[in-house]
Parts: sequence; structure tokens; C-alpha cells
Amino acid sequence: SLRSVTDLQNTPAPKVKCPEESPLLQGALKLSFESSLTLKDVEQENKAVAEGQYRPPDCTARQSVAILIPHRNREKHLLYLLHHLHPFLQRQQLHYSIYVIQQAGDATFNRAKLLNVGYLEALKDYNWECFIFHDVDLVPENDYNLYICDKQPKHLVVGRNATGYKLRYKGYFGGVTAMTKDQFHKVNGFSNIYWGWGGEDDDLRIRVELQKMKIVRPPPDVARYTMVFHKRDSGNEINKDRMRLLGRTPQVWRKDGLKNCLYKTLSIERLPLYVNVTVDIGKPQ
Ligand code: UD2
Ligand code: MN
Repeated sequence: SLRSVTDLQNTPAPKVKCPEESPLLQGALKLSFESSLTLKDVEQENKAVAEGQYRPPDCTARQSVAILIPHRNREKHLLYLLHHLHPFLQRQQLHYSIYVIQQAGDATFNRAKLLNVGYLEALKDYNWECFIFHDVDLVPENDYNLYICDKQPKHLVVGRNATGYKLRYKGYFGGVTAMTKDQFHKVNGFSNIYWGWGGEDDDLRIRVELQKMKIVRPPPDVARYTMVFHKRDSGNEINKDRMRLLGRTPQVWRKDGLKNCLYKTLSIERLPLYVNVTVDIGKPQ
């Protein structure tokens, strides 16, 4: 049967620190996207995970990392991601937990605000030192792409299948990013006011630059992803206001972000493979 989080927490921490480089890494991976895959299968594959959380059994992890996934109506993508991400993170010998933040209702989608909620809610469980903000449809192709935080904010998606594995544009900060608890706090998190598709990732880059931080990236041969094919979702129409909002970021970032992130948590379900946070984040005013 599955271990519970209480078991996990009562197990004394191993005395040795995990090595600088995990001996379990495999490099470039062969990804599979079987349409017959079920959640039960993925649960069976990951018996050492309890309530979304895992600790390496033989050593103390170098970082404790919360993976935050904004989500609505992408169940199949979530399944593929869980199937690949759990073993990937375990090979990296991390202490981690996966949080899926579900936007309730059918108001326009707001990826950035969901990620703010994920950060605030995850910190109620544990003092995570590192956060990975992760699109549901991006599957990492190489486990040398380490899901740990750096001295500077880190962008993990240099390339993906659909764009010829090239950086989309200079300053691009979308898809999957890693920031420490303190780095994210320092920029007041994401903006809460980007409803619909686009701009919120550039807004975060501006916040990072205003703090004189510098975005770092792993080497391009490692920072590779496969994006599961999809069309633009209904309820996530392009945000026509995004350029105007981006122009105001330097004036408003101090007030718009973690500090004024209002939401109502509707439920927190501790499922075997992830913590499912369902939240009412309101709608565009
Ligand atoms: C790009 C960025 C993404 C974000 C977005 C603009 C990459 C690889 N990704 O993604 O980080 O900046 O542009 O907002 O450049 N989602 C749902 N349900 C929905 C709508 C969105 O779950 O109905 C979530 C899901 O995690 C998805 C993410 O939001 O992966 C981004 O939405 P997208 O995949 O439709 O946008 P995309 O691929 O252009
Ligand atoms: Mn996508």
C-alpha cells in the first residue's frame, strides 16, 4: 500500500547528504505518450510517492522543491507529465512535492495568479526553498536539466520540439522556471491581472530585471522539452491588453502580486501523486 506522509515524516532523515551529482541520472530520455496510460498505472509506478511528496531514501536531498502546475481541463497532459516527472525528479534525488492548482469555474484562465496561489498554499505545508513553475504540457527530455534553484532565477526551457529547440526570443521566460522562495518573494511574485493567454511570463522577467537579478539557463542540449500538441483552449483567449500592462509593470509591481493575491480555496485534496488545490481566483474586473 502507499506510504502516508506521516510515515514519510517519521522516517529519520538519512545522515549523508546526497552527492553533488546524482548517480541515477540517465541523460537524454525516450519519452512515451501512450493513449492507454491511466492514473492507476502511474500510481503503481510510483509507490514511494505519498500525497505528491517524495524524499530520497538513502541520503538527504540538497534542496526541497515544490513543483507548481497551473491547470484546467488538461487531464491527459497532466497524466503524461506525472508519468515522466516523478521518476525524473527521483533520479535527481530531490525532496519534492507536486502541486496542481486548478482554476474553478469557467472565467478566463489566469496562469500567473494560479501560480501565486500555489506558492502561498505550498508554503503552508512546508518551508520549500525552491519553486518550479511548470506548464502542464511540457515534458523534460533530459534529466541533467536539474529541477533545483540557482543563485539567480533559472529558465529551464531553452528549446522544445515545436520550435526547433531554439530559444524563442531573447528574454523569453515562459514554460518552466525555477526561483527560490526568496527570489520569488523579492519580486512580489507574478502579477495577478493577466487574464487569458500571454504576457505574464514577460511581466515576471521585468520584475526579475528590476531587482537586478539575471536569468540563467542550462546548456541548450540539456534544457529540451517536448510539448504535447494542443490548440489554444477556450477560456484562454489571447490577452489583447498585455502590451499595455507590460508597460506599467515598473510602476505597479510592488502592489500587484503576492501581496494582494486574493482567492478562495475551495478544496485541497491530497491525492497519491499530487496535491490538488482547487481555487476560486475571481474574474477580470
Ligand atoms: C506559452 C508559455 C506559457 C505561458 C503561455 C502564455 C511556453 C512553452 N509556454 O504556452 O508558459 O507563458 O504561453 O500564457 O512558451 N492551462 C490550462 N488550461 C487552460 C489554459 C492553460 O491548464 O485552459 C495551463 C497549462 O498548464 C498550460 C499553460 O496554462 O500548459 C499555458 O497555456 P498554453 O499551453 O495554452 O499556452 P502556450 O503553449 O502558448
Ligand atoms: Mn502549451
